[in-house]
Amino acid sequence: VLEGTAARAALTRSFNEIPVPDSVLARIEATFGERLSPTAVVERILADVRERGDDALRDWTERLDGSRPGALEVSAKELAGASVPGDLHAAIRTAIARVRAFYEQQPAHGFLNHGPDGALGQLVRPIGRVGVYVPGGLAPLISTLIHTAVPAQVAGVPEIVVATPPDRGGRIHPAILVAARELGLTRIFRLGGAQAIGALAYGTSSVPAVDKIAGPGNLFVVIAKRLVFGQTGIESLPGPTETLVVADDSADPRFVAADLLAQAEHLGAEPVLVSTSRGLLLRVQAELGGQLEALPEPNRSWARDSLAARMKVVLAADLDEALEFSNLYAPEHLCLLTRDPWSLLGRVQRAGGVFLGEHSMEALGDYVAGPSHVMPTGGTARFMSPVNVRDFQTIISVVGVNEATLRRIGPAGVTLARAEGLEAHARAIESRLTQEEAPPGSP
Ligand code: HSO
Ligand code: ZN
Repeated sequence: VLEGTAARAALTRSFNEIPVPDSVLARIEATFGERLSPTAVVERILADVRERGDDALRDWTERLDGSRPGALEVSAKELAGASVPGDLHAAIRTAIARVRAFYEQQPAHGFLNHGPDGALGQLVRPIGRVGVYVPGGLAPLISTLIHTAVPAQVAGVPEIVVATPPDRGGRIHPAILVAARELGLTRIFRLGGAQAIGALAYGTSSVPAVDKIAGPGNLFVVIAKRLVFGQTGIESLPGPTETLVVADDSADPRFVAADLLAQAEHLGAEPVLVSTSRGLLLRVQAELGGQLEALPEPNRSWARDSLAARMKVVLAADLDEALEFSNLYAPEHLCLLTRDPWSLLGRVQRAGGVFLGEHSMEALGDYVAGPSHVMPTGGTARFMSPVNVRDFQTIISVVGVNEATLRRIGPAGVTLARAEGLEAHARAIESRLTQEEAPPGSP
């Protein structure tokens, strides 16, 4: 149990030190025959995709995902033929409707103010082509496709392509295909990892280059997104998930434990518990043990790994200090399980999302609450936001001042240009200022 200065130190993170598990290093060594850093691996893959296109994609998919894809793109027939049980199909529709209804409220307006100055304003335009990355790995993240694609659709993006890793048999989970179909998406690629990011960034003969890549991924995906940024847009760098629960003595330890376990079953997750009550910490500890044992495999092992390797437990002097700790850590998810969670909201400064009270568990947010579950991780909530409509739009500034305004503000522009030593700028403004003033009534 950490307190005070030790807690502050443990909760301070540096994004440049993404911890690389030994299992990942071992796998790299087995695949490449040498101890390369994950960044070196990603650089190698990206360069190869850039040079050899589809051939490189097939080779890397075979080497890393275990099967050589024929067609990289899912055929229209395969997409149309995918099916899931009725209740899952209905749940997919519910999730899409809830996320869409949420983002339709996010205002993203252009404006053009016609006033005495002429017109100044901004146009809002959707990005032309977006790539959505959906992690495969241990779970088919149906909800991640929905929570990334819907904000892009609400933004008006005309073309969305999806990349998601195939299983060992080269297949994509039917529920991902059904969700894609329900969303009206038609271009799905059997591609995962750094090679998928390379394909989306550079384009190959099968995969179109996109203007922006969105969506979470494993370490290799996150590194690849950092490296291709500039070639293409990147919405954020969502990596392994984390949840920070703030609980006081009124919290039900069963719910605290359940919420920590829910995120702990994600690979590489970091569960953090901050409490003002030592008694509550003890009760949660007992609950966690029991609930963990009751989980089926393989979930129990996944959760146990997160709890054993990365869980942090913090005792705060009071709720003010608890919130200070949370703001320092900048968690992806902040869950407030306290007597009066709403009274704490004003003190939340850094988090991807905040979940208030025992009816708003984070797992609900993962699926059907409304806001996208793709939220900033690794402390990037200090400067990034959850995936949202604005990620998929650009703003174009509009300048259309009239002559009277030019005469009023132009001389200041000339003075600034000369102070910068940029004479051609000064003259471009001056050339209009020295013109005769137009007679009234002329166009
Ligand atoms: N909690 C994860 C998202 C997710 N959970 C998808 C279930 N499915 C990252 O925020
Ligand atoms: Zn989750």
